[in-house]
Amino acid sequence: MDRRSFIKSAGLAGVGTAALAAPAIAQSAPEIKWRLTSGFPKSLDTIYGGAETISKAVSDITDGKFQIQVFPSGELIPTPQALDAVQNDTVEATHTCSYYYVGKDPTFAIGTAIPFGLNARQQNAWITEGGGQQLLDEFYGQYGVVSFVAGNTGTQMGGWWRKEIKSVADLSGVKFRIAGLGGRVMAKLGAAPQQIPGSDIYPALEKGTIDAAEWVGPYDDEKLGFAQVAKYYYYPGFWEGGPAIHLFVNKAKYEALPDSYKAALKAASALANDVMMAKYDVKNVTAIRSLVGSGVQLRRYPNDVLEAAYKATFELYDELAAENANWKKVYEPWKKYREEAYQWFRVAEYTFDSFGYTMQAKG
Ligand code: PYR
Repeated sequence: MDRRSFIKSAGLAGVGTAALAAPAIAQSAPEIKWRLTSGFPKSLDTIYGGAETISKAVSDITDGKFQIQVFPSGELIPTPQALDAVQNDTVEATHTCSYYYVGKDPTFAIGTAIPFGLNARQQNAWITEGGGQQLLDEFYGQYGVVSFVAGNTGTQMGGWWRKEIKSVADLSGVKFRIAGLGGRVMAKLGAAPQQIPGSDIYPALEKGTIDAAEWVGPYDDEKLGFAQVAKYYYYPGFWEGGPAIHLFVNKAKYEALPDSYKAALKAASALANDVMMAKYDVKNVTAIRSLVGSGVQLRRYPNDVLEAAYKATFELYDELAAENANWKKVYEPWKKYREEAYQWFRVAEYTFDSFGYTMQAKG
């Protein structure tokens, strides 16, 4: 074969290969457009921003082929209906708190946070490396969704009150907006828990439909304006030591994705998980100073409230374990991890933190 005919046949072979390969390449990188409903208001670049981080990263990783359009809570779907909307494939995904769905099954709370549970590091560790992901996916699978950890707020504040809470008796009859299983604990202490999506809390508190409210922490709470209508700001949010935010995806839609797009969703969620926590850890530092500077009164929940809540919490968990097989299956290994993690974290981490903070406070 001379050089010309070699080039010619190589060229032809090249055309043939390209013609054969093109459909395979198109198939492995199809153009896909999804809609995601966020559980959060658009004004919060922290928690709402998590979905935007996912959307951008997925697009970047797939050269723009896989697009996820993000909608704020309520624009397409109200937060309380978002899980059903994903299950029914009205939208492909939601970025939200699993514990908004405790009305379906209290087990949903474990994926986010349960009272006196894990801090952000521990919750993350339990889910990603401690067996939690598999347990949660078996549970979430009953609702036709798959989950990715995709954010955390860190330990939250305990809410905005118009009056001081000096003992458990002061909780009696108070209409308190609180998310997840914290509401069940507060009810055991006499309060009247209310479940309200983030964007509707301020108007409810302002109008007096509710008496008190918790959301997340200084940065978000300052943006939502709670300080204008309630001046006592309590801590800690003992029902939210380190709440994980999840990306939920319709299972059938997820399974139909090319493997590389599945990997993109996983990587993008992990990125959102890191970015959200870091944002809170920077923005809360300045927001707490600004709130206190504007006259907000910081208060620690009194010990009798914390102790009564602790007791009520573990009674509730035992009741749930006796009546709900899903709860028992996820909670028992979770509790074992919690017990062991507490033993470890109180050695180095806690000593380091508490000694440093005490010395700094002494000046
Ligand atoms: C809440 O709904 O309370 C959150 O912490 C996001």
